[in-house]
Amino acid sequence: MPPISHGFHGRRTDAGERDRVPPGQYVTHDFPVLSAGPTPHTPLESWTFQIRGEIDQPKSWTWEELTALPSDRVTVDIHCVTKWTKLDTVWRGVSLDTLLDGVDTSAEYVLAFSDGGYTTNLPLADIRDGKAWVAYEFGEEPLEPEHGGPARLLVPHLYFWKSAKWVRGIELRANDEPGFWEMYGYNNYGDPWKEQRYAGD
Ligand SMILES: Nc1nc2c(c(=O)[nH]1)N[C@H]1C(S)=C(S)[C@@H](COP(=O)(O)O)O[C@H]1N2
Ligand SMILES: [Mo]
Repeated sequence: MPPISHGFHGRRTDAGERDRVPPGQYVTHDFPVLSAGPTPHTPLESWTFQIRGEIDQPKSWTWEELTALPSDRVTVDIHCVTKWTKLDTVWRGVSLDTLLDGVDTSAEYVLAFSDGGYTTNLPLADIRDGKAWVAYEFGEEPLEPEHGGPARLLVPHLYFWKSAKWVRGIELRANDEPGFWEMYGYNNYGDPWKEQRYAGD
């Protein structure tokens, strides 16, 4: 019998992993739930995803239409402003590039909106070019309601509050308008690598 068990030290964070953890963050293997209100339960029959605002013809997809679009399987690291980072999370969703394909707009900002009234604002450029998805699967399973199911925004390069759960669409805007947490003093942009947690960071 070896005198030392190697089983009780948790998973070691190797150097490669450490490089993927932004400043002030720690790695968790759980998936904490952070919701500012109750979990909405919109029936899929009445669910739509909309693009509205600065667009000639608003666009809308039913659940069936959205999930019939080409989707991506993405493996990404996610970073919550409350300091947890979760590495290698696996999602499936429709790229915003697919949804914005052919959309002609002068807008430079978007306000994502969700069932329950949550909103979050982002530059339009931050949801283009393979940076954002409307995600409906997590870990090969339908996305659980607590984590934003049936679908949530996934914008992994920004703090996770930008990844609106229960997302129902985006509003294309000429001017930037703070969303829910941004109004309560969170940073307007939220780059985890620059530790942009709160206004003024
Ligand atoms: N609609 C909605 N989306 C939301 C939130 C929320 O309260 N409501 N919380 C945000 C915050 S602060 C974080 S960290 C993540 C948490 O996602 P999770 O509960 O799946 O971990 O969702 C973000 N999206
Ligand atoms: Mo968060």
